[in-house]
Amino acid sequence: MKANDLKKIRKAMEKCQDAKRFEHTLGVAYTAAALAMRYDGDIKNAQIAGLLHDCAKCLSDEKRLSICEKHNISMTEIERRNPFLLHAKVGSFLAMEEYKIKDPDIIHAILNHTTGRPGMSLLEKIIFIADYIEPGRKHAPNLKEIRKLAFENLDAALIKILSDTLEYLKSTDGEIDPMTARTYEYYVGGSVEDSDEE
Ligand code: DGI
Ligand code: FE
Ligand code: FE
Repeated sequence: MKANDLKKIRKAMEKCQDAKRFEHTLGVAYTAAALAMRYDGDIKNAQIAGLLHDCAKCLSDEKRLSICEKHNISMTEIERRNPFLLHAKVGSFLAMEEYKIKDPDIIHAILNHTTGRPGMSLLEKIIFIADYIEPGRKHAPNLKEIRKLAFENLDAALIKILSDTLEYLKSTDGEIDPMTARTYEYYVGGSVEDSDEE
């Protein structure tokens, strides 16, 4: 597959994802494009990362675990116990291997789209936020407010999403990945201005 070919990537996602997931994928891609317009990001990279962010979501847990084992991709204990978390890591691997994406920023945006990380790039933030606010999402609390906030203050939206996600995980006894907690602490601590990589 030719790198950076939006149409081909879209068709590939249509083939490998169920209809509902594919709708979500398209929603993330155009929401990411809109955020890139608002914040002077690269629109095409936002579309590519949006289309590919969940490319490993429709694999079974077994398949995700076996891809990691086969290719020596390291797994944390929490990822072994919650293999759905691996869809981000396996997705970034498939983006490189199968979809021939070379841009490290796109790869990182896929890799970090579920937990975030301290010091995210603009594209990483855009994908993380677009994933949460795309029009097909219906169940998260405060969605209306966060959707508006995303176009006013990107970091404030990021913090709100992280805090709502941590609340949700606590209320459902979901195991918190230390990276999700660290990302929240980093951004709420205000080290936003000088430490972020662009
Ligand atoms: O793949 P999507 O459903 O589009 O979105 P996603 O990759 O952001 O995954 C969303 C889910 O991930 C949501 O139910 C919250 C969950 N999540 C985020 N951080 C953590 C987490 N789940 C666990 N167990 N631990 C985390 O730290
Ligand atoms: Fe995801
Ligand atoms: Fe997603």
